[in-house]
Amino acid sequence: MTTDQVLTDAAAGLSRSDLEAFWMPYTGNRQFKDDPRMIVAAEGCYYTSADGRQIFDSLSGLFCSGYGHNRPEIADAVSKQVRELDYSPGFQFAHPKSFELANKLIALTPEGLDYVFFCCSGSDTADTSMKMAKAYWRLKGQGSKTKIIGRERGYHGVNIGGTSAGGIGVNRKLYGQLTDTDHLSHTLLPENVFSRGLPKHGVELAEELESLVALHDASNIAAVIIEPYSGSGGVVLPPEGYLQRIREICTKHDILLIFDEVITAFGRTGANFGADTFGVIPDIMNLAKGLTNAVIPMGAVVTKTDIYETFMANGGPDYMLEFPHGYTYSAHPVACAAGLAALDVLVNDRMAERVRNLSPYFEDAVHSLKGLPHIVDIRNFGLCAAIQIEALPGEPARRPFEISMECWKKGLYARYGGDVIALAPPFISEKRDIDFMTNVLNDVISSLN
Ligand code: PXG
Ligand code: PLP
Repeated sequence: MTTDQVLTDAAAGLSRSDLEAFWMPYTGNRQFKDDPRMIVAAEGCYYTSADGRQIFDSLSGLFCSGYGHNRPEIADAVSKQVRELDYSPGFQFAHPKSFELANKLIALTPEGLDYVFFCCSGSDTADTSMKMAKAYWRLKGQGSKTKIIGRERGYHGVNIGGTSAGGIGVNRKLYGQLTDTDHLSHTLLPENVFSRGLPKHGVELAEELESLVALHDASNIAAVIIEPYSGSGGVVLPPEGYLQRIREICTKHDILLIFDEVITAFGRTGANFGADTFGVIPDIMNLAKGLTNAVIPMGAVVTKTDIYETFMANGGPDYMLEFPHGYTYSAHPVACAAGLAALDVLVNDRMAERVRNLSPYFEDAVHSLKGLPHIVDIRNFGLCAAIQIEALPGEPARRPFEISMECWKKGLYARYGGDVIALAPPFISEKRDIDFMTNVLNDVISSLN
């Protein structure tokens, strides 16, 4: 067989040259195009590969398809909507489902988070929330409050604001100075390795926010943006009490607290929102991914009433817009239809409860891998875990990459990023699916060089 024929089997009839034009996102393009891993269908917790194999989806896509693939309720709502109203302008005109979805969402969000601004992705929510925070302070006569505080290892998408507030070095280093940000330390501590659930040590790291306030002065800081727990940064969990302390310091200094709940919302932590799980209410909450179960791209920024009212009170004549911001596809009708159906699935199928019920089994399963070669940490919360792999000198991502490639051959999609394999299976996974995932990881990591 020629190389091209081999490629053709794995690549759904596409030859090597057919793969050239698409510049793939967050991908080693050269390696992928020589060894394509093509997905052609999905149902429930499984993908079908181009060569006809069933592949367990151990990351719910990219942390986004928690309710499982091809949910008929969502697919039907989308196809009906495309035929009924495919698009309508969202600036100065509207369609009813955008209001319905906002109302349905705020019925679920923590008390006080009552206004919804629709975006098209998680990255959009990061930049929208930062612009909102800066504008809010300006409208209140405190225009010097512009700096945004993020965290090392934080991820807030790829737009300019989110890249700047983000704390993953490789995502930032090519772009130089972007917007005005500073960063708290991450909370991964050696004394917390192999923790189950929230780590016990590290609450004192929240005091760094006091140091940053002393350094920059609160009169220059608009907001702190953090994920209740981070996914992309390698499943970094907040030490017990950490988020509460961050909240207290923000309140004390009149700094807005933005929770980036793009991964933690809609069931993943065992409640509808990370804010509920951890008992900390932010001023602004960013949502995406699970909002539509990823069927149609959509994001939402949910704010406290005071923020919305501040914009309204300073908006000038009532026909004038109060917030000069919005996307062509904000509140896209098809995304709204998908969102309405997805929220019904969340509530009717008690997704958060499913996560609470399955997560102890998942926790035991992932921690059963402790002791295999090169595993230096395993951490987990809800249906989310990271297996941290000892780095090869200068190449932290090589072993996780090799693990992922071997898993794919054995019917498991496992996401590698930095020095970890991240796991976040669909909420509808069965115990046998978790067993399959764990067995494949066990086999692959055991035979690692
Ligand atoms: N905030 C958080 C917390 C995220 O996890 C974004 C913002 C950006 O969302 P969009 O929709 O613009 O990608 C994310 C996205 C991974 C992975 O495997 C995680 C994300 C995206 C791609 C891969 O870790 N999270
Ligand atoms: N660039 C141009 C030239 C545009 O006209 C627009 C929107 O009208 C955009 C960018 C922004 O696109 P979107 O609203 O889809 O983010």
